[in-house]
Amino acid sequence: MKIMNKRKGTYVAALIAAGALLLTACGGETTATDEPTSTAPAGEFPTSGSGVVNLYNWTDYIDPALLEKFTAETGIEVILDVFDSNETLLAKLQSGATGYDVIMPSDYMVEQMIGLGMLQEVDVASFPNGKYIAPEFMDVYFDSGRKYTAPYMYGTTGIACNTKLEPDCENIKSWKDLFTGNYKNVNALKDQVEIVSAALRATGVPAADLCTTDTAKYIAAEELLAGFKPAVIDNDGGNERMITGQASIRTSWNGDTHRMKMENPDIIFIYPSEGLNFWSDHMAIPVGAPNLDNAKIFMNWMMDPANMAAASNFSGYNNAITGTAELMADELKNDPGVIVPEEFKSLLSPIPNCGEEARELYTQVFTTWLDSQ
Ligand code: N2P
Repeated sequence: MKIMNKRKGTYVAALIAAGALLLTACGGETTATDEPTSTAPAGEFPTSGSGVVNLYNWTDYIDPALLEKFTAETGIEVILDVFDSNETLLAKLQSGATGYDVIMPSDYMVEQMIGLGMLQEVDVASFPNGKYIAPEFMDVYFDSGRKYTAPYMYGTTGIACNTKLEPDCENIKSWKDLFTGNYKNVNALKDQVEIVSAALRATGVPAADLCTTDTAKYIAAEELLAGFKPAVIDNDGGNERMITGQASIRTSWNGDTHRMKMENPDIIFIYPSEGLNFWSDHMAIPVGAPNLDNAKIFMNWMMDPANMAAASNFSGYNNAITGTAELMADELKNDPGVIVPEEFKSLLSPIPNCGEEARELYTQVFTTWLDSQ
């Protein structure tokens, strides 16, 4: 199997140069429902309808009030189900789950899903609000020309640390410091791409080589991780534990860290010196979606700058829709964990988009680590 290593430096560079803000186990089954009826004349893009849209999203990633606003404006009810990682999302769909109309994979998972024939090509760029997609997010490697996906949030993954509870926060400058520091009350993300890529970086693998198939590199990462014993490894619930002080350090997405900081100002976001992953999440329609029109209406509605800005203000992340910056909360725009300071910009590289062979190595290292806890 040939390794597809498609990290695109220009994708991150364009965002940064443009001064852009840098920017859980599955719930119950959804049920597909009423046949939606669009009110638009033939040939026009519908902006309202009836029935439901079944949204499968990351946990705590969209404001329930925004979903209510969508229903009030379009007549379509949203049924929300949540997942905790790209791998959970993929496994759920591959296990035969149907009934979802809109899903939210990250960039590298979009490419995998398109390759597997799992997404519907609906020419998102041609939607009325497709014009708001930021130019640097239009010809992305995973969906050039936006045939399948509409952008949602983007962000990065580093370390959240509570300076009051952990006096050593200022000395945690790298992934290696975290993994070897034997810190107490540490939590970690349950995300194999994030954890294993951080361990590879910490053992000296450069960003350009994070999809290596050299097993020796993975053995070194595994050995490093063997000493890293977080008290909790999960993707949901970590914000609350950091806010309340139950946890004092966490590997963390920057937007979630922003939300922690709003509640607990002792928390800081650390940019690890070996580098960190830049990722973006996207709305897509799975093949077989029962409410196709409603899915398109939802994606189009979300690309309205006012709605996307509201999504950013809730989630703590920046987004790839133009015209949202002026509608975003000042505390978000002024957060150095969200707007990447100049000195840290070169540390960001796209989250690794590895081929099957490297993905299997990631899975092996990750499960070995989980099993050893
Ligand atoms: C959910 C944020 C998830 C974003 N709290 C990770 N891509």
